[in-house]
Amino acid sequence: MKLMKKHRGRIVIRVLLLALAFVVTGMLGACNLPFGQTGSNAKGGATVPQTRTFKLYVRDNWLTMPDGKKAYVFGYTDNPKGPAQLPGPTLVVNEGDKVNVILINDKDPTKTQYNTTGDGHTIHLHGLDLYSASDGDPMTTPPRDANGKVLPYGAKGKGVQTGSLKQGEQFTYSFIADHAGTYWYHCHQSTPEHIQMGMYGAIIIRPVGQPNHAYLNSPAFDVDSTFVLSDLDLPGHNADYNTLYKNAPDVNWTNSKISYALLNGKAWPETLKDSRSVVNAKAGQTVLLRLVNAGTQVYTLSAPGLKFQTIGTDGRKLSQYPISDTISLGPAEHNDVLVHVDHAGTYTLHEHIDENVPSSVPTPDTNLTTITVK
Ligand SMILES: [Cu+2]
Repeated sequence: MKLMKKHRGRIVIRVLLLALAFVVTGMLGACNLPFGQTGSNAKGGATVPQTRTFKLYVRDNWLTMPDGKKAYVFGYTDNPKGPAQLPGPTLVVNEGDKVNVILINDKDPTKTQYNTTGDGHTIHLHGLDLYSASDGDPMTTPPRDANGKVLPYGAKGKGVQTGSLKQGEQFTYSFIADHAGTYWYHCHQSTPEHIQMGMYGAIIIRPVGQPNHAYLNSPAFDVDSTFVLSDLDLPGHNADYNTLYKNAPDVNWTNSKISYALLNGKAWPETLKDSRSVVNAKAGQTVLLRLVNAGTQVYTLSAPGLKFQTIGTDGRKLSQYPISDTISLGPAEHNDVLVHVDHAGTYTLHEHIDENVPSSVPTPDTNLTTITVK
């Protein structure tokens, strides 16, 4: 009996704590402060919105390209002890979730003896439906006090209110994920340089209660693949390293030329070794390709033998779903495309604009990856 009483007492305390938590989180929502600090990547099909919090750091890395050449990059990672990830971590949430993305600039790779303040960084949440206070444009965020100190999301800043997050600063971007679809994020400081150097990643918002749909009541899929497309200017990357670490002149990014086309941060044929970038399906299934173009050129994709059905563009479901042999994706576009695979075989996804996949690297037929159907 004593045990039962004790147990009942604990339940009462837990219920009271839960009620208090609801009141506090409600108040936080009302005064536009960041939401609670729980959650991580969402699984599909949830029906109750949650709070999801992601922490991103900025690090650098040296990539080894398929021809053995090395490329200096910097970008986001969710592991403060690891190198930059290319692309940055994919952030997966459900429609209705409250999302906090915390950028912690604790070890800015652009802060060197020749660039003593560092460039600073932001997270621009591209294509999402946001208050400008979470936009990640250094013209609008973060708010700062009269001394330039970063204030929390939603605070009314005084004095200097602009500028990216410098070494030692952090900021929480908060938003409600109110439209399903595929989106992306990137740095908005020295944008052409910082995106080219690797500061980008995908954001996926899943519809409520429909784990196999990209949008509420859009056609269902069986296989879900996120393809972040980009490109890499090798001389530019290594000249940028020399600017930062050897006091070389600034890089003129308007002269940028593509050395490698990248799919999820890798060039063909390395893409075939990355489980994120190869598609395996069974005949009769439907594959969802969540396409993001984080690169500088238009991608014109085809996979001979297969057709594409575009169901959503830039985070909005289409009213009709057009079918095509090629998909064109301009810089910064983010579209959801279904591929209905009826026949067994290995299909090659490739790029139709030759100069986007230079012949100077071992990239036969401008290939990106394969879709294998059994
Ligand atoms: Cu940056």
